[in-house]
Amino acid sequence: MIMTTKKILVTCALPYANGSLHIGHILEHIQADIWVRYQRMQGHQVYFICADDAHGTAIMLKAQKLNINPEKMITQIQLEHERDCYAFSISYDNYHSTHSKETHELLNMIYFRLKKMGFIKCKSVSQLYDSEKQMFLPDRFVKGTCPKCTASKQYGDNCEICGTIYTPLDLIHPKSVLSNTTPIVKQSKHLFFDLPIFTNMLKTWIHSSALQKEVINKIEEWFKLGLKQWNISRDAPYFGFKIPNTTDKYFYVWMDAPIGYMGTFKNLCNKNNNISFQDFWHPDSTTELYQFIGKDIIYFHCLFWPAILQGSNFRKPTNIIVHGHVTINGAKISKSKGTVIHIQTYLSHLHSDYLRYYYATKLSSRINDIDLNLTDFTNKVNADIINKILNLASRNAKFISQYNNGQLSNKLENPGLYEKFANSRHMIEELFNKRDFNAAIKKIMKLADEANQYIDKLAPWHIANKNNQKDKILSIYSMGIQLFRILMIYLKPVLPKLAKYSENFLNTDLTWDSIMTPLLNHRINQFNTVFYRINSKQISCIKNESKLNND
Ligand code: NOT
Ligand code: ZN
Repeated sequence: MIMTTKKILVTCALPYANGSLHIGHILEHIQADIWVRYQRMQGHQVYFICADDAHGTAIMLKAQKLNINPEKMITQIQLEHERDCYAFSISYDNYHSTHSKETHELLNMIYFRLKKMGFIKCKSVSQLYDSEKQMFLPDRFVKGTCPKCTASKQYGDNCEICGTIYTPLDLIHPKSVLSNTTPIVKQSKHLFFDLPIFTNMLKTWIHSSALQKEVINKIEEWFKLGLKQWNISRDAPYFGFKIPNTTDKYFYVWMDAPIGYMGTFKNLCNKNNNISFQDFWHPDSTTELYQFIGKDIIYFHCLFWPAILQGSNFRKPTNIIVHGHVTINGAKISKSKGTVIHIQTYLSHLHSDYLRYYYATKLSSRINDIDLNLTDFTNKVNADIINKILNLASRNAKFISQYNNGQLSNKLENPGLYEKFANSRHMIEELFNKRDFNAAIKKIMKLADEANQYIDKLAPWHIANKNNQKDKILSIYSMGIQLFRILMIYLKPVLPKLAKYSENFLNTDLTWDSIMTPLLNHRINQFNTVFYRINSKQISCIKNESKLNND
């Protein structure tokens, strides 16, 4: 089979540089990383990037509250985010920041191109202004009574009770969240991106890319409502990039955030001369661009972003891949409600591969929410990783180490079974490719059951270890190791640390190409226990950070 090597750029949404990552955030990085590792195993050339989203009012105010300058805060937080992603084996080629020279230059270039094409309009708008704090108030910094259902304490963008979408000016009795004073209405000139002009292009694009059905449905609802001009400017004080030829206007964080994808890639190209920026961003690029995001930011990525790229003569994404949100024991993750488990808390008690595994058992190409049920998590990891996979290695390795100096048999005890395991790769490949990781894992675990049943049935421990029987026993145990190896190749994108350990144990690299070739007459190393069952104490420890209910 001739395989063409694809050139692929993959991104995750950029985490805001104003707080620590929790185990809900890491879902997306894990999802993308599994897919990236799988594509790399197929021989494709993949660049995988992310960055911190470093601008906006929330970041400015958080730095003020901490009494440090925002630059210092975003630098510290970026380091923390990089450390957390690294700890979860997220294999980024570059992790950068939107507060960068590259993003700034690209942003200005794109802005001038859009302006030249007539896609930027200037309009005067009425906005709520906090006279005490002397600043215009973003939607989420105003609370008041819903104009539709009169529920109190609703944010300025939409009502959490009746779901109505409105502007802060529509709120009854608005109050500034910052000073608790009543804001005044003030006029300000703003710059708008002419999104409606791209409606037809976007309608074609959403059907030509492989967007998930649920995502297309959502976008079609927005088309029905009609696309609106998009305000890309914000008044000072603001932490961000200044709009050229203005004195007190900044680019809205959502304008420079997606350009941060390009800036981060540019930064990677600057570090590595072999990668061409043009190759990936030219409007006729034949490379592929996949962007993983959460379902709350579809509008930005599937409407604004492709329109901006089109308007400034760059390529559009090949696909935007959307996932649902994580709940823990059924509860929405919320810092204020105390239902959160941060990455560092998790990692001080549990192995990163375990959460990667659990999420993989839940992830599909759908966008429904994913519940991290801590009892189910414990049971699945213990039953699958420990009892099925690792036990398969340990129960078979002992005899080989003890009686044959680690040397595997020179023949396959059951070639038909080996072939069955190896041939399963076609289906597993398809499932990984489609990001139906849950189905891939199910298939792999079914094979793991079969491998264990095979050993149970032949029960080599019951065969007397006499001279004429040693070969027989050895070839059964070796067969167990052959099957373990295939399973670990399949699991390698999901469990990178366990795969690394298995590569040392098996004394070979786990590669997709080698699935068909068994390890005959090959020397393996001793199997030591380095991965342990999850116990209830560890679960209590991670739960301690939060006020989570039991299941
Ligand atoms: N910081 C944003 C968030 O929701 C994601 C920005 C992604 C980049 O966490 N931008 N675009 N488009
Ligand atoms: Zn309401």
